[in-house]
Amino acid sequence: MLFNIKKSFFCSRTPCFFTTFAAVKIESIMAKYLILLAASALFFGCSGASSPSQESNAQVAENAIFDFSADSAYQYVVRQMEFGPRVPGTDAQRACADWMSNELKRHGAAVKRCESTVTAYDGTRLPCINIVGSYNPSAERRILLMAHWDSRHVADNDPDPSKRKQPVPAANDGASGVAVLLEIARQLGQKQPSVGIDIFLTDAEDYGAPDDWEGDRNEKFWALGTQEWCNAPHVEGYKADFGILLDMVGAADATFYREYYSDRYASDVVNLVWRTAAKLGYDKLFIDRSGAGITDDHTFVNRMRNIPTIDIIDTRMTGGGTFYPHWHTTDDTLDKISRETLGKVGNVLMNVIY
Ligand code: 1BN
Ligand code: ZN
Repeated sequence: MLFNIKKSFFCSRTPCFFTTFAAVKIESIMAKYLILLAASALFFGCSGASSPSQESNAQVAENAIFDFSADSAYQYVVRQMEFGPRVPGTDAQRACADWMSNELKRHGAAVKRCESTVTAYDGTRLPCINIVGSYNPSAERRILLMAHWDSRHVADNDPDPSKRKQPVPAANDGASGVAVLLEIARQLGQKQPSVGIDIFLTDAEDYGAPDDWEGDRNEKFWALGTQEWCNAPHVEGYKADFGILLDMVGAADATFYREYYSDRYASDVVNLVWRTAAKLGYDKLFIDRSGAGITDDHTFVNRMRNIPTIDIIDTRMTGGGTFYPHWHTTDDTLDKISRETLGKVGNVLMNVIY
């Protein structure tokens, strides 16, 4: 069983990254989380540990003790899409922000809504609404879970040039990650974790300079909401043990490779997540190979707040493009979203949290 696998790893050595966790009682839920963390660098190396050949992935999946609902996550995508593109400065932005805040509150989170104004690549001043829902706000050991909720203002990658000024519907590039996190919030509301969890829904991630922009194309114009938060987090001096960002986690044919900056800043966390996925039988989705380096919300959290944070993001090794094929097009619509993919990503995260 997953728990026994984790426990047997715990009996051996503890990697230094997680050493401070070792004193916690073994039978607590916290201990399960810690055991999994401790196992991250040694997953197949400890005496007495089951290996995938001793215990099938199907058995492990059966023994998962969580109830992440792929249907519910899918409905959370549907609901976001009903607002229309959630572009900063639109009515859809405000309405969706209200709904997400209420949804987190309804599921027992302490919610902080941080509103500010940010400056885009072209000088446009944009209203930015970051939302953080916290569980166990006083717990010292914390995991930061992130997803951007805004829709890109222009579909600059659309195959049809006449559509490139339209906003992106953002079913996958936005709504999918939020949907998984809201479903996790629903689960956390039913079963309080021992660790602290902060669900950070970031705004204005996707307002970077369009392809045809001839001015400054600096990466600092991406992840504007996250940079605001890094400069003034929802809690002064905020710290988490690690962070996980979800971006484009809903496509039927998704593939998640080990994103370059994630490995550079937080390889222990990448190991933990990819090995958890493998134990659940999801090794075709979470592919244990190096992928592209992507400037995303996690890049700034790593650099500006020193929180080791990874990006679970759909990148492709076939078909010519780096990303999900409908990335930044008007075809990033609900029909591209798969309950199965949402469910697998949610299950992995639940097994990391509990
Ligand atoms: C991810 C999804 N990103 C945007 N939408 C980050 C990104 C920024 C990817 C710049 C490529 C270039
Ligand atoms: Zn995007």
